[in-house]
Amino acid sequence: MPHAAIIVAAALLLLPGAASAQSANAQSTTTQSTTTQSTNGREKAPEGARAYIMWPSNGTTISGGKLWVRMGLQNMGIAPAGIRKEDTGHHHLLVDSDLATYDEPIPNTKQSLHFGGGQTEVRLELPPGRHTLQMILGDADHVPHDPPIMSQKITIIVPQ
Ligand SMILES: [Cu+2]
Repeated sequence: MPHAAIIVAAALLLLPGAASAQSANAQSTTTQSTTTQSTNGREKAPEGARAYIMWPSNGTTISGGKLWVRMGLQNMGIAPAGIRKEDTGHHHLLVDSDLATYDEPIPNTKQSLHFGGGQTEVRLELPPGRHTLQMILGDADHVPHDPPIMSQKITIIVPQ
């Protein structure tokens, strides 16, 4: 629904709260940082930000186990890892795993993939069985935002 998305974006621009949060940030910014941090040190996510897995959808059967996962993001932008810019981040994909904490950098393992170049899709090859996929956005330092911008966890099935 492109219509609904445009209306939400316009409404956000008109929010007085958003404007005052930005000017407060500008006043407190004495260094080159252009991001807003919350008390836990994590970057604030803008209201209405949402990550979602465009494909596959929950419950999809993947014969052969090879698939492209396409990652979507609303009301935030994508920036490569290391680039500090307000309301941006890069994608991560959790494969058959969960994060132990949101307060530390997302681990870099085979079950916790980083897309630090700003990629929005990835080719996966999964063995037979049930698998879960969940996306989460990370900031320049790979730390989740506050609140964490993560997709629904979906399950896909690779037949024997
Ligand atoms: Cu990362």
